[in-house]
Amino acid sequence: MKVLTFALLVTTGLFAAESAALASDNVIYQKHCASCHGADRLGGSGPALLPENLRRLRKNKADGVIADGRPASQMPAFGKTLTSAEIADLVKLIYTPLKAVPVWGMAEVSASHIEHVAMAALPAKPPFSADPLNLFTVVETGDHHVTILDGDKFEPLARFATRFAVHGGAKYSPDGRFMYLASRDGWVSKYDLYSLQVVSEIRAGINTRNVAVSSDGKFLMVGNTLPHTLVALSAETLRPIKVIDVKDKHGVSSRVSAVYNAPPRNSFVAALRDIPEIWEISYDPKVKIYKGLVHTYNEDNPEGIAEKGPFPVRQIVLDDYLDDFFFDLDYRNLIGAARNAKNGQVVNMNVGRKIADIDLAGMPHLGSGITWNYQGKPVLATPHLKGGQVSVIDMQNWSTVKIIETKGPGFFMRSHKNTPYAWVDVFFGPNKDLMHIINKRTLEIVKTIRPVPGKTAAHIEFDRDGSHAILSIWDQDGAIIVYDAKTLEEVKRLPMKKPSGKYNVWNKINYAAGTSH
Ligand code: DHE
Repeated sequence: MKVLTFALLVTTGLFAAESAALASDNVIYQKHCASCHGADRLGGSGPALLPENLRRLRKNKADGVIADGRPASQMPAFGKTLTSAEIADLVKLIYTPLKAVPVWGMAEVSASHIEHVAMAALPAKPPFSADPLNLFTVVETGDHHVTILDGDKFEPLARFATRFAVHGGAKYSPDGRFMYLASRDGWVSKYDLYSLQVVSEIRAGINTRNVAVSSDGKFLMVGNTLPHTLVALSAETLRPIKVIDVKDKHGVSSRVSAVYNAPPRNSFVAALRDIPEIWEISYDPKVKIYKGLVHTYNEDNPEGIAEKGPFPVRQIVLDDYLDDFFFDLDYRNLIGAARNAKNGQVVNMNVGRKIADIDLAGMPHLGSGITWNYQGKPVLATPHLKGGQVSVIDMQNWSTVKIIETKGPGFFMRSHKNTPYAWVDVFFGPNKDLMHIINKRTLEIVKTIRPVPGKTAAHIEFDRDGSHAILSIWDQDGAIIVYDAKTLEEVKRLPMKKPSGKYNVWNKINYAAGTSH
């Protein structure tokens, strides 16, 4: 019923009328595509057909998808119905940005909410014997599915279809029972890891970056690039609490680059793409923002409290745009790669300004880095997207400890406190099938493996006790491969459809230093 209401809203174009012009003029689009993808290209039962949402589909492959359809989906083949000129016209249309940012406010977000199962109807205990805190979520981007993996035996417990193009890490409730997924299309799904079913869903945006879960488990914060909003949801029901327009004091709006939870601060922190600011959004009921700084609310002296109500925003103004960042171990400093600078920058969250530059020119992917103790000091290590190097940076004085030369640019690096090794992929170029294993004590590559010649080897995640490392073979005919983390020998291989990230419940809820947060 809810899906119908939403599809009707989309297909009748009750919102975003201005942006509809281009698609509504295209007779072929309206005849063959609009019923699933929306009259305004904003999505319906099929994904949104906007350049922002189609980043994973190369433009020169799009005509093939229209002509041949998509296996394991409802996308039919139009090769016999449409001419190649008509298909080329459709490709041009779907890669053309909308003229205006679509309206997707509180009303539209609320109307998209779907409750599949009432929370009260969920069982108190899981029916399986596997350790529920050692489960893995494996995102299979090849056919838009997720596999829930028993992390003790490395056997699948469940597999289900997700929304189109889930991206970024699965997030968990602090007790590890519920898993939250965000799709590039803006859908946030809540999954019960005990009864192994999707509980509820909501479309929080038209194009979404990622979702964060508050430390108290009460709230989710969703960062969007379309429209320019941050959306706070109830973690219990997924119903929206607040839609925050992302704008600077001059009214210039911005896409959100990413939003993360900062546990000791009881806040969410967001990086913005189009304005040089970081936003800190508190969910601590005692915190208020005054003159740009966080204040603990004092009932005896409420004077000068600038912003009241839930989720007050502290806007930290920077010299340069910050596309991505990591935090240090106590969440006091944020380390990011600035877009126009040659170096990275360290922003101290307490004083709200840059305190150091770091040598981090090769723009890492968000959430790629890890930390550990090296010779008694905390270090941060991250591969570079633009070159075959891993930077190891001293987190006390922000100097570079070592640049480790690798066989090509990497996406992800992972480790665990119980292993002496850090694993880093070589995602791009002729050596994409290699994975390096670095000794965290000597900072030397001790082994390089080639699990499947010619196929990309990527993204490691460890099990709860760090005794096994799991690697993805990033291919339609792919696999996950389990390694003994001590001997570095293969233990098991499970076929999967282009598995991207894998997320261990224990490591994620404990904000383990060797994994993404
Ligand atoms: Fe990602 C995480 C942004 C391209 C696979 N990626 C993230 C996160 C962000 C992000 C903000 C953190 C989300 C979180 O966990 O909360 N990604 C971006 C980009 O800006 C970029 C470079 C361009 C874009 O298309 O948006 C990008 N990412 C990719 C890919 O091309 C990858 C390899 C394939 C894909 O699925 O799109 C990819 N991103 C991933 C994965 C994670 C991720 C597997 C989670 C890593 C983790 O261990 O947490």
